[in-house]
Amino acid sequence: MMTPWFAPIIWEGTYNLKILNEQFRLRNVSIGLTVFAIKKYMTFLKGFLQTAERYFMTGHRVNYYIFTDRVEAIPKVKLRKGRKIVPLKIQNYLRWQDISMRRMETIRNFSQQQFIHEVEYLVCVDVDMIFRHPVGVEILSELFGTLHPAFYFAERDIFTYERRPDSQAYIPPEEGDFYYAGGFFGGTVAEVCKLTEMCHKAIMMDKEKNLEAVWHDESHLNKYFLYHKPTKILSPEYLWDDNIISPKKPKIKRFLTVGKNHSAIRNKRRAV
Ligand code: 4GW
Ligand code: MN
Repeated sequence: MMTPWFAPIIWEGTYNLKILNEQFRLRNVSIGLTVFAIKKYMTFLKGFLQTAERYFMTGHRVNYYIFTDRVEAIPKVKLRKGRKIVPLKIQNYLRWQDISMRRMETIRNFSQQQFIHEVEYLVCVDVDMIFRHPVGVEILSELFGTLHPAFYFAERDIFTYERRPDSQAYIPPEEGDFYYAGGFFGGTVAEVCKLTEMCHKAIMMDKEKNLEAVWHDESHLNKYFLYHKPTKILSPEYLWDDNIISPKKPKIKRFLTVGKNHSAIRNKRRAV
């Protein structure tokens, strides 16, 4: 429940949401949820937004920052008071690896120009997901990451860190605290700005050498968190995948991947 650097690991039953909600309401805190819906991934957005309205940061101010190549295709979802959709048009990339990795650059750019003036915290997530239980202010902190559901019970030697020393994402075998998921991280806008800036630069340095880290932006995120320790860590309750064969399952699955193992959407698979 606590890392060796005294960051809490957030599991159901470890916090009192009533107290936390009061604290964050007094600060009138506002939260930006960034999500990318490029090309076919637009199909995930409706379920994502509808379930976020029900479960994400209920009672707080929320901006949904939706990055897409087709602003006009953003579904009309009825929002509660204090919440709004902010469509942000971005270019498309041909390779899906670039769509995924360029998220770092995009979040960096918009953090500096826009988000810093509009919200206090950023939560950056995948779109091929739905909320099924509450995700609230208990996750908020300077800098937070999420334990990857396939590795939270695993030993370090099977973590899928980048292992080629030439890559900026390289992590030596005797280092590494956790294996963090690329699909859920965040913090204050200033911290997310630093994170995305560093990850983007690392991705570009690799690109110059014709290298691409084994798990793309996720590999760079893991490298960043090794040397910039998160101040809070989210348990896999916050990013669960029912396809994962796990010896232990969390009591509550708050945010779940939507099945997409059909070639209509894609066919990448992680071997675990
Ligand atoms: C393979 O054909 C593709 S397409 C893999 C990712 C693709 C993709 C990803 C896309 O076409 N459009 C898009 O908006 N994305 C965004 O990148 C979307 O927000 C998605 O959640 C995120 C990461 O991709 P992913 O969810 O497929 O990655 P994993 O399998 O690691 O969850
Ligand atoms: Mn995903």
